[in-house]
Amino acid sequence: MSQFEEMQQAIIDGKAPVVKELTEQALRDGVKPAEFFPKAIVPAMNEVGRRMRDCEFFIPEVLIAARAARAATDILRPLLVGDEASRSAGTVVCCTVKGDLHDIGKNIVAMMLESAGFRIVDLGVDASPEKIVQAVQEHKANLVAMSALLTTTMVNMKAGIAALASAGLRDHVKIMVGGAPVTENWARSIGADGYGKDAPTAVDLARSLVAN
Ligand code: B1M
Repeated sequence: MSQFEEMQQAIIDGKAPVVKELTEQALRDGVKPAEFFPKAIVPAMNEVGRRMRDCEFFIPEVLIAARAARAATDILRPLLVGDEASRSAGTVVCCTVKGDLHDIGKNIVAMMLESAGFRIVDLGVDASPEKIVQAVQEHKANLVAMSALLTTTMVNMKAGIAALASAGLRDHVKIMVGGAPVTENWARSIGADGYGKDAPTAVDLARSLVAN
């Protein structure tokens, strides 16, 4: 079994200490921090999702797997982000929308944006439209990045955009959306400026949105 396959299995099995050990070992072996996401963390969580959908896993197993994935991301985060002074690409208000508690993908996107030179204002999960508006005003953000993992909460992206428009901020910020159920069509239909399929795409998109 390769290092990444071992790590995927440890995440699926919810073995946080093993994930921590494997991450540290792989880093010592010269694996680049960004490689862990496409090769271990994302495929492992996709398998967890499949098992949840097929009723092989229930919430406790999923939570334990998410905690194990976090054992890796906690180590990788400081290695991915640059120092404050080098963050000049723009300020991004980042969140998972109201009613939605999924934050693994959002955290990966935030980490990748941070490592690409963006300053991140992370509102966490369950972020209301009002909280988004307040953060954009307070931090003079030029980008809003909203994530949703539930089909039932996608509509709260639309509410976030409407709240920004009501507050007179729509022309001052670019808005990008993403998350497993989100599509390019959905993004267009709610008036977002762009859709990111995964974290690397989100970084490219953020760069192009702030450049235009
Ligand atoms: Co939930 N859950 N969950 N869950 N969960 C899903 C989303 C689900 C698809 C599982 C399934 O049925 N197969 C399903 C949704 C079905 C639907 O809406 N149609 C579901 C459900 C039903 C639920 C509950 C309702 C279950 C219940 O209580 N009965 C409940 C809802 C709670 C709530 O939010 N209010 C619930 C709870 C949970 C846990 C708390 C147990 C846990 C979350 C822990 C946490 O996040 N801290 C959890 C998990 C872990 C999942 C799955 C298994 C994995 C999600 C994940 O972390 N994926 C998920 C199944 C799945 O998606 N395959 C599932 C890995 C992550 C790296 O991918 O988040 O897609 P993702 O992010 C990607 C891209 O989408 C993109 O980049 C990331 C990196 O590549 N991306 C962006 C994400 N945001 C972006 C933003 C961007 C750009 C790109 O720009 C702004």
